[in-house]
Amino acid sequence: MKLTFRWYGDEDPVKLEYIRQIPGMTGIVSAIYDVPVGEIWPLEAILSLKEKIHRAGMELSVIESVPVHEDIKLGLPSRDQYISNYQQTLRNLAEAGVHTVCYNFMPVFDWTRSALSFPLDDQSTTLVYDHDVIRKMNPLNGDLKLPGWDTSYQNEALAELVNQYGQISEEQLWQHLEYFIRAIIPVAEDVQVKMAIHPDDPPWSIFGLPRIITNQDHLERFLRLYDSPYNGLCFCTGSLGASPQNDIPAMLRHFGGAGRVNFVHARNVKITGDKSFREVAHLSDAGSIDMYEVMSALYEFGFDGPLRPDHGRMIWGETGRPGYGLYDRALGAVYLNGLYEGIAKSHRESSADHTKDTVVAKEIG
Ligand code: CS2
Ligand code: MN
Repeated sequence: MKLTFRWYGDEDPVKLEYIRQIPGMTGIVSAIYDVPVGEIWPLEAILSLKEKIHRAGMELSVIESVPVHEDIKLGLPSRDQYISNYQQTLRNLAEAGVHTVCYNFMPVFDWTRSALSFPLDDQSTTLVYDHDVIRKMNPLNGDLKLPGWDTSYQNEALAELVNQYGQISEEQLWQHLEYFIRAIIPVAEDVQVKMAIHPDDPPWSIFGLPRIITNQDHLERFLRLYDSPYNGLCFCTGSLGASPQNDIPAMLRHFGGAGRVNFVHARNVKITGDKSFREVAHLSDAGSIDMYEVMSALYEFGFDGPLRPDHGRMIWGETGRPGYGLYDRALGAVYLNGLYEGIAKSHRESSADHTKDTVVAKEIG
């Protein structure tokens, strides 16, 4: 696996040189943030991002995300132009040497939480989700702005957009996704860009909007839309793991074994009730996901793609973008790396023992 870290560009309070100081860190996950959604990303902009990361001693490993224009998700006639722009962006990324691209297909809102700085027992703060609170929230009144949301919409435009989805069923959203995938993946194959869809977070419908990338059956259905290693998953343990029905290590073994995991987000969540959870430290003991099993699964299927610690808590007085501080994500990276080293070495030792046994057996025989 290749250890990576998300960086939000020059605006990010977490500097590239700090990221570089995390042991084992070699790759950056980033994006071009000033091109409007749906427009082509200019090659020069990608090259200059890549160059900046190079100068800091790392490489641009993954783009997260090339956002999918809402007209594509809504299946409007204008989607064809946006799809052709998306194809060109993929070609430009490949030309600049980027070969993994993450995206999601969530209508209007990206990841969603009911509170951004909930205090845990140790006084660190974290992101939490409580469905009862979300149900009473009106996303249109501007009260709630999450770091992952596109804030370029004015309230009226947002209301209209949410309204447009009123007529879209889950099945229709699947059709629109299929249309997109069938157009995008042949280009991705051609230029060898591995596409990685991010699961819906949380993995259920919110604000009455359909969400479909949520569980094992749906991931299966998604992969069948186009059978190619270039049509793969960003396996986000925290997003999928918010639902107790998702057995994370089993799903990872299943999809990874089939060669369809192109990118991994490692994050732990603690399920606190029905459709409620809080984000916690990466450590297995802290949450509902067994990170040892997650890393073992990656080792077993020989994952050689990028992995990043996903969100972290805010610790040691750090302020900044909720979920995306330096310290807790750095601790997460070091922990995950440590687990992986332990797993890899114990496997090597036991297979060395095994070889020794067979040599002895042969000699005896
Ligand atoms: C989030 C998302 O869970 C996550 O990784 O931070 O913003 C994620 O980057 C997007 O949904 C991917 O398209
Ligand atoms: Mn994620």
